[in-house]
Amino acid sequence: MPASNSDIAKVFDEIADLLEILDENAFRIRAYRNAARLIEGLGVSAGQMLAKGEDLTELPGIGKDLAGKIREIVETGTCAAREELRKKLPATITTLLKIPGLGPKRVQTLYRRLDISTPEQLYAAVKDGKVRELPGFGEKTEAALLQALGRRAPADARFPLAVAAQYGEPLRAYLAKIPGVNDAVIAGSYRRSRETVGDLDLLVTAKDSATVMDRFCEYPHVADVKSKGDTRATVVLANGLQVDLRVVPRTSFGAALYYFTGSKNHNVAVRRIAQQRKLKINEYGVFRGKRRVAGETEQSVFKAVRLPFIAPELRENRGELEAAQAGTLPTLVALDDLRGDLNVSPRDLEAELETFVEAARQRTMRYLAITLPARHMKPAQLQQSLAAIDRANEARRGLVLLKAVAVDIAENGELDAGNIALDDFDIVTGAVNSAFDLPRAKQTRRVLRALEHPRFTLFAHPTGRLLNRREPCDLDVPRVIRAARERKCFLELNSQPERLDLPDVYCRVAREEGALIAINSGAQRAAELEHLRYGLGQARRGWLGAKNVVNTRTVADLRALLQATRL
Ligand code: DGT
Ligand code: CA
Ligand code: CA
Repeated sequence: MPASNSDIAKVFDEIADLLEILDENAFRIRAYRNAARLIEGLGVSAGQMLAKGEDLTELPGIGKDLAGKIREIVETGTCAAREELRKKLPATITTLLKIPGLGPKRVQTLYRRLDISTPEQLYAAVKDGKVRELPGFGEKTEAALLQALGRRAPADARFPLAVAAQYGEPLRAYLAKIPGVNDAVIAGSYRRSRETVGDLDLLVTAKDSATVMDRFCEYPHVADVKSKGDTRATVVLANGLQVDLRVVPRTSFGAALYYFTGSKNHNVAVRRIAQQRKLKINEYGVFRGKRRVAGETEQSVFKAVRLPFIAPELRENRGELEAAQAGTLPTLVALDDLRGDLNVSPRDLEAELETFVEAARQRTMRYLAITLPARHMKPAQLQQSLAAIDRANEARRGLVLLKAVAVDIAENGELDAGNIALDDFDIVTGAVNSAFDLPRAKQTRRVLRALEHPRFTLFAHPTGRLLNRREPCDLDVPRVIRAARERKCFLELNSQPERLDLPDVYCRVAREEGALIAINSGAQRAAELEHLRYGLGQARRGWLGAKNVVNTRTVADLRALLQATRL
């Protein structure tokens, strides 16, 4: 295959990029760029022109040198000049130029000083705080880069659960509609509600697996079919998400669902328990010798190995099997248990309050705490918002609106409330919104000090992490949890898909310590109340029951608990 016009243009663009990073002559660089655009826009193939013996130097801007290079690329598929440049710089370095905020100068600095030549290396360096120290960079540039790189998602990034849902649920529905399909479920880490998933594991029962395989691979968002067999296939969607599909007969559905829900560690431990009972358990069923004793439903599998049903969120081999055998599994909090949300902040309060009220009522909620970013509001604006909440409460239709105020926790642990009267609010929501990278002792002292404030109520998104974008603060979370418990304050489990903060392992600590968690949506738009399901997933993974969650309480009980937070 002779090189196409776009192949030629790519080579010229790469040469221009490399020359730019090397800070070479601007005219030379422009000549390559112009040539790339010209060749790209030619109505005929440069290769055919050459084959017909046409003289390329007659094209505008193409001299002998460039014409020779075009011939070289057409004939050999490569170009010695580019290879020479690649010896000076790694080939991947040009990908850095595509990142918003990075020009040739900065790319050169990154390479010279930190040996960075890929977006992944850059991401790691930014996260290590090395980039801000470079000449020509700073904290602002660093933040912009982090954002740009977050959108790109580094190659090894896992997908946030909500993103996986956005792509997985329509695919599941598509499979469920194929004639002959009975069940179509997403198993794996998705079903266990892990905060991120590596890939999706779809499980389908159908008589005719061949049709399912074909339709799966034809799904419009499939970018690449990695493998396709009789009953299993793996594809990659256009956004990079990998999806495994397994088709099983109906009689094995329960066993397969159990197996592919995992986790692997849980499965291994269950298999050991089954062995003690002289049973064999795999994705086809539970067997005693050659005889199959269970497998059609998940329940039948549990029953066969004499265990109570264990919720998928608990299946991590973190003590759930011991608890199951001892009969001490927790009754996990459910979506219906949530009677309210202690942190919603409509962007335009007066315009959107009604929409929020309606959405909350549809979810049979009893209260909503409207959180005002008071420090960013003028006093008149603030009074107006408080009055709007009062009016909505007078109209009273089974939903109580509480007043909350968001305050930043300053680096010294003071509440940065300006001249706001905190007594005007039912809830004071404190959060770390700056200086995320303080050393552990300082960060912990900062938060503990904030908790001492006599009006402090709720510690919002405690670790400050943003999935794939910002690491959690270095904070002694168990200590903060104990302090919150003693102070009778609440810790938030923020359900925003990129936060899911407090993380599951700390929810478990909160449960053991007896601290109360508020599962909040953090919604800025009413539709975002939907996000509560992701927060709920984390809570369940952290073994929380309704009694551990403050917003499962009645309004009266909540008011009493709020009163108790006041010193
Ligand atoms: P992920 O995709 O990294 O978020 O995590 P999972 O748990 O979805 O893992 P994945 O997709 O590799 O496999 C899905 C399930 O299949 C896994 O949770 C348990 C089961 N599984 C996979 N490989 C093995 C294995 O070697 N042994 C056992 N017992 N189960 C396995
Ligand atoms: Ca998976
Ligand atoms: Ca998988």
